[in-house]
Amino acid sequence: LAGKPLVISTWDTGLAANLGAWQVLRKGGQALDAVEAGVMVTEASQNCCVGLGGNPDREGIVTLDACIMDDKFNCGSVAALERIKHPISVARRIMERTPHVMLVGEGAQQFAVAQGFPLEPQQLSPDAAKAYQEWLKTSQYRPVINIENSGSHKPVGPVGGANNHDTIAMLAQDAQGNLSGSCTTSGMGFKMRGRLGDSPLIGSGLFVDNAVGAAAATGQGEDVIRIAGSHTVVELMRQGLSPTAACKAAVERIARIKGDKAREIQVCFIAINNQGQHGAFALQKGFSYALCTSENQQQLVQSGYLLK
Ligand code: SD4
Repeated sequence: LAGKPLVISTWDTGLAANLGAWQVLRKGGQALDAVEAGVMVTEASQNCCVGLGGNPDREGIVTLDACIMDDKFNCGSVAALERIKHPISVARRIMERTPHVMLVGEGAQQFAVAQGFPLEPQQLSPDAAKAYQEWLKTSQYRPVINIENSGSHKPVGPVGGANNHDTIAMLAQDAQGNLSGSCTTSGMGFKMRGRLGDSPLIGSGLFVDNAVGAAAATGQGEDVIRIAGSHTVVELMRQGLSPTAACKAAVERIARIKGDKAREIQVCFIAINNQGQHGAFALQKGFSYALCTSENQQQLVQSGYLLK
């Protein structure tokens, strides 16, 4: 199915990331290259909590997770990676140059260095260092809805500000009609050392089936994992649901499981189908996704949400 290229990505930081992806798509490039180039913009950005500028775990160490999936069920994932600037590119190398899907921790870093990725200094960004000092005063792990990186009851940045999200997930369809997706994160701020969320897990943080569609998640990773969220959204689209309806059904499933506790968390899904339709849905108010269908058509779309 040949179509018009299209890229969507989570939160307001997705606007700049989509432009990065668009540079690939507009030249007739592949969706896989686009979703890598796109989220690299966010990983490299100084004023964003994705990548090495993100908030650390409770021991004060930044650990990064990412995954990537193409139109042929090739996938690569890296988790608990330290001191490497572009985890998404490491995930892609794992996909393309190893017999494995996933590498974690020390072994992942060893592979990255052997592949020529520079080892960056072990140090927190000024914002993260400040946030960590503040967090140490209470040392309470209490993620704030839509401000996942704050990790305590005190928001670190302005609500809805560009620096509040520690994750970006991106989905693209190229001019040939092929789909790919990427997801990269510093994980929930002040998480336990060794904690992994949904973002590096194929099927939870991201899933692509070129014959159907692609989906990705952001928000409370533990609750996305519980229902293998992104895979669920793709399977619902396979049954005929639109991207938005599929995202909504997955969010409703999480809400049923969580009961009263649903009010304490945020989960959000984005999706595109192989017809180039896109959509999203969130548990709580405040989620938006960035949409790009041409150089001059950058747009932030407000997602629908379940809990009024
Ligand atoms: C995680 N899903 O590590 C990520 C967090 C996130 O915006 O999406 N934050 O659980």
